Amino acid sequence: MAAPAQNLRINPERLWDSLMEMAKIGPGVAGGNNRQTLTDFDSAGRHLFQDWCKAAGCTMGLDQMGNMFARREGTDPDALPVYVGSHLDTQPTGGKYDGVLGVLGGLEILRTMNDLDIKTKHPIVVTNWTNEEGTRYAPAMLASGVFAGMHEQDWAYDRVDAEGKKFGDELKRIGWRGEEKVGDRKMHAFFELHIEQGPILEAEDKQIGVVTHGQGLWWLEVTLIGKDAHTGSTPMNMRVNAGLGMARMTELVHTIAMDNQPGAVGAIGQCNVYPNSRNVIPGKCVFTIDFRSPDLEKLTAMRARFEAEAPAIADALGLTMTIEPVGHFDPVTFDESCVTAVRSAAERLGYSHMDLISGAGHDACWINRVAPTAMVMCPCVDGLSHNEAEEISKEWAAAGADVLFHAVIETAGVVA
Ligand code: HGY
Ligand code: MN
Ligand code: MN
Repeated sequence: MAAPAQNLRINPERLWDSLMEMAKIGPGVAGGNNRQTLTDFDSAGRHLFQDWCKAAGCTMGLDQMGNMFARREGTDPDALPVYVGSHLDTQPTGGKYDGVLGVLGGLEILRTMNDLDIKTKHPIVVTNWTNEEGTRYAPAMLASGVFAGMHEQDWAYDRVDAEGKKFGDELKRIGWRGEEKVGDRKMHAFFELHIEQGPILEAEDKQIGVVTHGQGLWWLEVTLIGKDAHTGSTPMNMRVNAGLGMARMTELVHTIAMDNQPGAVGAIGQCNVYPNSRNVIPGKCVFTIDFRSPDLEKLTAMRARFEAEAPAIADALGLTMTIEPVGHFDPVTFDESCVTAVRSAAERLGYSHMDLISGAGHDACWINRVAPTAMVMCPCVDGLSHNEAEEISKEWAAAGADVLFHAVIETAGVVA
């Protein structure tokens, strides 16, 4: 397909205004967002996105996992659409750009095509994937995982949050459970624009990340059972302290990741201590380990080493332990031709760029299993994300959306 003209660009002001408008929905307490999946704020953000898409002349599809599909017709209605999108749900202390830039960057492409009366052979569909974050309902990328056939829909519907509310019930409650069967849609290609959520692009002074791979992940939920007891009157040799077990396993997770450098990470981000009273020795701790690596062998070895060494820690403290995998995907290699479309778009547009491995997981990691897929990344300030202080520049947002624009319409085939 002919490459789009070098001077074709999106409207950076309109994109930025839309980002700021969406950021008003589900405000955090420190300038970011708390628009968690399947909350009323999530619903409000979906309504705003839907209104904007309809104003841009799109039809909106909705499947049984609440995935949204805003379609702009091509000249060939039978051609498989080019999909572009990301997610609108956020972390509880999330930023304004994680996921949102990819959804609204996709919308900005359609708005620009309308302005310039650009037609493409293939239709273009902008998507909002439900529950990418996996913070309220594990695992991350839940709905794109069902779409890609990695999770059963009934299993997804039965996932429960910290208050015991089921995913399927909450999706129905907010009114965003569609009728469309999940995964029936076939794609010509899928592109996702996302902030890097790491420090590399800014440190290397590059405007664009051409994402060639994504690292793999294991989420292991560990439950330690000890015995509640008085923190004052219980002698040290009589304690069965689940909190001490969690502390020692936290150190083990860190050691395992450090022993697998370069290219491995490990942490415990979520933990619950019971009864969580300041003068009760914790009788129960539940926490989730997050291991990641672009190297499948290392990723597998990290999980295996934890499962081999954690029992000795539990036994030494008299704790019983269970380990339940609650999230996993192998390292990802994105589609060569889609990656090339991204790289040549950056070159044509004159943006500095470098190949990059995504440290974070994304819906594209699952969609890559059912359609040719690639990602575009832009820097974020200090590489900070999953923090309300997450920040990008208007120029970085525009550069990322310009590259996405060119890659998408080149793949969709501009009709003169
Ligand atoms: O966990 C992740 O990598 C993504 O932000 N959900
Ligand atoms: Mn994201
Ligand atoms: Mn995220």
